[in-house]
Amino acid sequence: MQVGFTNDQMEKFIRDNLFSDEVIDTISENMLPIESLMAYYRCAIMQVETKFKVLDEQFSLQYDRNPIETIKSRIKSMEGIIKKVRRKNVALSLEAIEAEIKDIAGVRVVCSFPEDIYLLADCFLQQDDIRLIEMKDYIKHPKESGYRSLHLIVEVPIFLENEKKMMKVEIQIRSLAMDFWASQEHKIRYKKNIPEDERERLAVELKEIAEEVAAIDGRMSEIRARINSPEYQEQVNASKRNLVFPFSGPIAREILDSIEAEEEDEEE
Ligand code: 0O2
Repeated sequence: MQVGFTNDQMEKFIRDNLFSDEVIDTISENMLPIESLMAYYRCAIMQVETKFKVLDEQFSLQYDRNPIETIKSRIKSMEGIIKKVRRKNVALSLEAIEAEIKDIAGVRVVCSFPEDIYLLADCFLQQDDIRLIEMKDYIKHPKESGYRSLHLIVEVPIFLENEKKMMKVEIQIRSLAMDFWASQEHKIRYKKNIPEDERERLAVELKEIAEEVAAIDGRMSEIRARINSPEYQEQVNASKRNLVFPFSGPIAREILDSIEAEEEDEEE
């Protein structure tokens, strides 16, 4: 008895059946809603990115510094979506996927300092077109792995031809140091062929490193707070005066006054 097809028969079957106009039309019809949904998520990402870029620009004008180092965005891969549908037992409809998988659109905002994270999150969430769905503070409550980041699940409006649609976006806001740890840990975690006992040792070590990185982040913030404090600025100005004018007299006084006046003008 002959079982299976020869290669030629298989190719003929595929050409005659799977490549038929009917099958192509059915695939296109079913893909269209998925492609549209993914396009809406891309639009939502653009909205969120723009809002953070505007905040960064405004801080740069007002305080002469940029709190944001980088913004990275991604749409979750089909593989990632399917795995999550399986893990969370989500019903197999686009509506259910849209409602229950909240991180199909993801925006990661990396800040220079930890305190900028909450500042940016507050400014962003104050905007009246943003709806906060969920906040997970993995900075105050780090994950078991040591992972730190502030996660916001929000809904943001996108304006289509005839309708306004609210789209969910997961925003991860973290410091440079937190981002460094997360990206290194991610690379190590997904490395294949690591024996289970070694994996456990690595997890312990990575958690220790997360604590060390958090401590360094804290020290950097302390230094920044110190050098920005009025007392520190006063000390710097005083030592400048002593260095440049170790003597007194009417001419020295006049030069010193003019420097101080210039500094005050700059501050205004
Ligand atoms: P990718 O490609 O980074 O997006 P939920 O959605 O609430 O049911 P979930 O998915 O476990 O639960 O959400 P969670 O843990 O709040 O956030 C998931 C995302 O946070 C991950 O996305 C990572 O980006 C990041 N993350 C969470 N824990 C860790 C960690 O221990 N290490 C690192 N490096 N990142 C982490 P995905 O889905 O894994 O993939």
